[in-house]
Amino acid sequence: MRIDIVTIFPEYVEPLRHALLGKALEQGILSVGVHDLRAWAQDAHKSVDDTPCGGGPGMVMQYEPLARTAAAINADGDKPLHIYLSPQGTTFNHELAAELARKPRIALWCGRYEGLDQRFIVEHIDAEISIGDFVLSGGEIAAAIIIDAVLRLIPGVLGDAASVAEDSFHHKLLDHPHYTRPENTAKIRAPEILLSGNHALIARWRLKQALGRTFLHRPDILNQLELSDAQQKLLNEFLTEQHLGEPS
Ligand code: 9D3
Repeated sequence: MRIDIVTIFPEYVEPLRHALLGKALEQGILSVGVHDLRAWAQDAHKSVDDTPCGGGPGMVMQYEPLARTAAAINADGDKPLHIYLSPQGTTFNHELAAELARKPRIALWCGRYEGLDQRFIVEHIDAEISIGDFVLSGGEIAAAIIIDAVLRLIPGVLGDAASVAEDSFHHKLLDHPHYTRPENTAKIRAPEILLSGNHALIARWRLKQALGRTFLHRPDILNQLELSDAQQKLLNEFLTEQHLGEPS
């Protein structure tokens, strides 16, 4: 996969060379191009923004430096899927990450100020993505998050265990709690079942905890799933044990 990142802060992207991205680069699974938008500015001051048409606060990133950058990217190999990171985009999630992981090349456009001139979006942008309902100062951190989530889905980047597990039921739930040695800490002993060595009972306990946590913390996820009778029974058991009654 190739990823192009367009930004006025190319140095923000450098920390990505560690961890996942570094590993993918070393393995030759990934190549990255960082494009400094200012390199395509027209004037001596390297300005890439101007005041909004119609007035109001803030600045807007100008069409011309953006269009020149897009032309340079498109001329250098196969045309990527151009993605603008913006609060107006569709919210990023696992399905979108999986879709992007299958693309041979993506370009991530990081906005600053109030965003990109709409004419550039109309002419060049294929998809607009937000990472959630909160306000960031720009798209660079959003790009880092998307790159992390996408790369770990590419076979070979993590080792394959994670991708193989992807479609099974329990991976749609929140995780169960985890414990490690020692068996006793100052006040709390690890759950007896986890110390029993009975793997069938342990798997049952973990699924019960995962169902219970998802019910309590993410009812939106649970409502999307069709629980089997056995799974419903486990969830009821969890709620009874937690003195929470049974769902109606
Ligand atoms: C304070 C400016 N806002 C006026 C109501 C609009 C605004 C413009 C630009 C808000 C945020 C931004 C910068 N945000 C991003 O570049 C961004 C973002 C985000 O803010 N939230 C969630 N996902 C993303 S992806 C890119």
